[in-house]
Amino acid sequence: MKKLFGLLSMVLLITVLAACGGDNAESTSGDGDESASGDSGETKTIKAGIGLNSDHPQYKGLLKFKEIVEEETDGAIKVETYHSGQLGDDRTMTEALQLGTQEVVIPSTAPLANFVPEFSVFDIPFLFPNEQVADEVLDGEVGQELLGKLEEQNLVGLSYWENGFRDLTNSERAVATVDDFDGLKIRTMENDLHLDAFKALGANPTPMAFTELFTAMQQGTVDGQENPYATIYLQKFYEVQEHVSNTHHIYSPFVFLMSKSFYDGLTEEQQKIVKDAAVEAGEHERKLNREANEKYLKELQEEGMEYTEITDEARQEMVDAVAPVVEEYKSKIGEETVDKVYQAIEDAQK
Ligand code: TK8
Repeated sequence: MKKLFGLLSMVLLITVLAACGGDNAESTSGDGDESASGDSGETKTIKAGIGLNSDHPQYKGLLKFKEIVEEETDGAIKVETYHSGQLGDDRTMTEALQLGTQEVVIPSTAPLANFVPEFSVFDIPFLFPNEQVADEVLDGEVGQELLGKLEEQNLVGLSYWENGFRDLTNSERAVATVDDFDGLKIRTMENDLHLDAFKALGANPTPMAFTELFTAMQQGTVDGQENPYATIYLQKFYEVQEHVSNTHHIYSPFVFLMSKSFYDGLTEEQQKIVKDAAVEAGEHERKLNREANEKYLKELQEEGMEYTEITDEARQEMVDAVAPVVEEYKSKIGEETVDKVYQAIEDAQK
């Protein structure tokens, strides 16, 4: 026993000495360091996860965020990046942020509506006429107000990125009109408004996490799905899907989310750095994504997909078919939010 005590105190002594030595070493080399690393000098690590793969602009944007943050904090904040749902799907990663076991995720707004119902306003089909209007609304007052609502959920919304306008693919038939949706087994995001909108179009929708989608299409559990061209192409959905139509039924934003407990633990200067980086990297991501969405419809056809164009009349029929669902959801989303967003869209087009 005595021996053991001796050993223990020895270990203790060594540890204390080592710690002191370490401190000294740090204070000499880190002296006068007024940078964003904060006074403690400890390195903080951001584990950042996304659902899309490393070819997607979403990942390129995340790498940009990493580059800016690591540079501007002189390495005091490190960013580890994970793509392809390696850390989970949008919902489970968002929950990990709430628990404080993950620091960043960039989910679609649709699953986020399960945390803050007002986000479902962006799930109203045919809401935004184009990306420029979407930018103005999201980066404007009402968009920022919505980000603020995330705080009650222990989340901090730093900026909007984008997936873009969603288009339908399936392995059954060319879809040109509402009638063509009849009975199609469509995977939707985990969002009630999406589910009900696709039911109203006559489809047979199933909500599912993005991480399970490819296999579900491959095995025929679902006939189709909807995502922007860049996502369809870069995730290689053309390998398991035959038809694509430019339904453009929803504009899908992403939200750059940070865990609130992590954000609160940053110095004010670091908070500003991560916020600005999320905005700047988001601008980069939107630009790359728009280029990608323009370019990949052609490539999808080259990969053998059959493209069907939706006429204006056919699209209007779709708008009419989902109108009752939109009416029903206004109160669930919150009338005030819906009105503000409609108003902001109008203002952006003046
Ligand atoms: C990726 C998702 C995806 C979304 C979906 O995590 O689930 O279909 O479009 O991009 O956010």
